Amino acid sequence: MTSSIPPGTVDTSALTFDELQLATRNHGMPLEALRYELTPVGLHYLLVHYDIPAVDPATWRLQVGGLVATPLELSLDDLRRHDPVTVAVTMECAGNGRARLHPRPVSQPWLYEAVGTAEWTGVPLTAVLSDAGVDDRAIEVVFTGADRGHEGGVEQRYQRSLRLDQALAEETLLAYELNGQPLPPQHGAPLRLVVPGWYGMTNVKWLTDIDAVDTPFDGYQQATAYRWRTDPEEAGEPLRHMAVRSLMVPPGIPDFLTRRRRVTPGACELFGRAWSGTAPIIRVELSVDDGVTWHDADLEASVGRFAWTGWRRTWQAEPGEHVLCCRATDADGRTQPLEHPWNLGGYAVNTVHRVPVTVEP
Ligand SMILES: Nc1nc2c(c(=O)[nH]1)N[C@H]1C(S)=C(S)[C@@H](COP(=O)(O)O)O[C@H]1N2
Ligand SMILES: [Mo]
Repeated sequence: MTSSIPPGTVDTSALTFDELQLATRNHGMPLEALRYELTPVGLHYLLVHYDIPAVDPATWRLQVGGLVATPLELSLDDLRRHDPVTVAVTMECAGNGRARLHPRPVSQPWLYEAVGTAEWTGVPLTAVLSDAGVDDRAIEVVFTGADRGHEGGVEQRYQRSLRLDQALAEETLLAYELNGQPLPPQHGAPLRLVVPGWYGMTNVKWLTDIDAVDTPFDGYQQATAYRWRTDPEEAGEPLRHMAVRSLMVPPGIPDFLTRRRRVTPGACELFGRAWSGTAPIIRVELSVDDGVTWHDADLEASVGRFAWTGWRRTWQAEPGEHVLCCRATDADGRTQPLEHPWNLGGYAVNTVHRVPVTVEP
């Protein structure tokens, strides 16, 4: 083998069969659905590593154990006895944008669309942990899903952990409803973890076990996957909060095959949404000349501090070829790059959204 491309990547623009298999099971949010402040359930993006597990909500129980004073076994009715809390949360897959990297990491080939915003209803995780009484020796909490598979040479249940202080954040939820309806099978029924502001992988679906532990969890999804690294030998930095990002509803009408946009000349209302996992959005800029000049868009109020912010600006479209771009900045001063630094997993790609448009009468 003389290939110099990193393991797990491909040096081709053609999709591999493995990527196609993932792409037909999982789906993104069509960008025109940015119109909805809350993404209708079937339009929210979906990512399932293995299979959707068969779980009977009537016999399902949540086990809360490990280093706790009182191990708990809770039914859905037990959880519903706590005062419910509802939080609007923008969730994005850490791999969103990966398919545009070169060489391309072979995994779910997202372009721009692995995002959605939903109202999640459930019990604050802190309430359940306080009922169990977490031991002083505990430093992390491990969350286990019912789904099982083989990945990176390891057979596993889908598992992730949070440091105790992260788990105790008041907004962290054990959610049993999505947009006012019981969780559908694909989004984690009957119960999932929701950690507002963090990338998607944190939000463990089909939860069966919560364990307080006194050593850092080193399972595959924590120690191997979801780390920013450019060399397979590096330990890498764990992915946590979502980077600042904005997207636009592509204007005009698409070509069926290429999806290239056609717009008629004159006033064209451009609309989109922006979010960041760490700070409020304070600015969205729009360019109609592929990033040469930028103009501020008007911002709308967001439905909550963990939900995206709408933006709009009118463009006087003139005949010809144009590349529209949007770029968000958050209150921490973070903004979106024009070019994205490459990484092995294809994570946290928050490059500006570029939409080529043909304007013709
Ligand atoms: N148990 C389990 N939880 C999981 C996953 C999974 O495969 N199994 N996928 C994770 C990833 S990578 C993402 S991006 C989100 C996707 O959530 P959604 O499908 O509800 O949008 O769920 C996360 N939680
Ligand atoms: Mo993800």
